[in-house]
Amino acid sequence: MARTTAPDAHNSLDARSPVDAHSPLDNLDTFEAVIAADGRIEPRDAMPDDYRRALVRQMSQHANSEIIGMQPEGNWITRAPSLARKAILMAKVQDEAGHGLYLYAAAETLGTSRAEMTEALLAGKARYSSIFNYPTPTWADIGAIGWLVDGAAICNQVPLCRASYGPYARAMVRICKEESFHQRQGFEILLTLSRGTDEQHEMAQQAVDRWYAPSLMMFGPPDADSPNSAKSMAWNIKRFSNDELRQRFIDMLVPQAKALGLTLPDPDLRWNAERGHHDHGDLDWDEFAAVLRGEGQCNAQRMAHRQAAFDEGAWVREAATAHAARAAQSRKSQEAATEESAA
Ligand code: FAQ
Repeated sequence: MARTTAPDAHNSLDARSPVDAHSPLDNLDTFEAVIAADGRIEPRDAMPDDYRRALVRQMSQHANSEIIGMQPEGNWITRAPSLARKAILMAKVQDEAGHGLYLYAAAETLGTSRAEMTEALLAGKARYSSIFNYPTPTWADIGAIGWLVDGAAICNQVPLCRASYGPYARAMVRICKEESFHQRQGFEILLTLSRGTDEQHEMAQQAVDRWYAPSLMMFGPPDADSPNSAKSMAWNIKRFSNDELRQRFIDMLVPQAKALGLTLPDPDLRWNAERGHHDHGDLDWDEFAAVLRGEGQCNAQRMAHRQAAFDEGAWVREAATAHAARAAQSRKSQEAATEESAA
């Protein structure tokens, strides 16, 4: 029997799919039927091992990216140019931590623990987004990250609110709302700089020059070199290809750059009326491959920092585990006492 999710469930993180009221799918034929009917798969449902693996790969990489992504901006919290800018940046960086946690929690419903996912990251067996291996030498880079990196993240992630795996899709709804605020704050930083002194305008332009191409690479390799896309799209995890989303993003940026009074650093960028899209130049895919091999400007620094934070947090994890064990024990004793007095 095919089942679909009520429209509301796409709009509320807490809304439960009506399928939760039914018994879980118990075989792979029903899984295929639900996917064919564009329905939602929930944690207790039968699902192919490859589907489970594909989700854990993508969701854990996404979670890793949110956590590592705190570093380039965290670099500017102590140096933000005003108290208001500092408060906004702190809130944004905290949001990224929250996104990482929603995503690890959603991925855990597939049977892989957060500890395993973190171990895989630290051992270099799991990825995080290429974009976070670039440095943030000026305050304008914080504006460029908000406008371009969060902008690319929104473009990529809005379709993920309709991903077939319920916990991922529901987590993405809240994440996308917060990313929209992030993009606006970045745009506003760049607008202020662009309309400021000549030096400030130039600082904004240089930051855009640095972040533009790397932000386009966030969407992944060209479709012809994207080994995971076909299956992910057949399973309704990804809804659009890497190149389709990249094109959508470029089309969105052109009028925004005009409003900012800044230039996008691509001499081949021009409107193509026949296609109804902007043509654009090639990206440096050798640079992308080098970043993925760990040879980007900041790969070593990002991983060293992540490892140090993990090591320094050991006592917090131990304390939380001990507290949870004690709370479970005391719940058990209370339940036993209640049962005894009822008997
Ligand atoms: N970086 O076959 P495909 C954010 C890998 S969150 C590194 O096309 P797929 C918020 C890919 O894993 C940013 N690796 O792969 C924020 C695969 O290798 P594998 C993160 C990349 O999965 C803002 C290989 O290349 N967002 O920014 C990248 O179908 C500001 C072949 O690629 C997400 O993770 C890359 N850019 O498509 C936070 C969104 N691209 O795993 C802080 C969810 C590709 O086989 C501050 N993820 N690779 O060894 C996705 O939508 C997809 O996973 C793609 C890649 C589109 C990233």
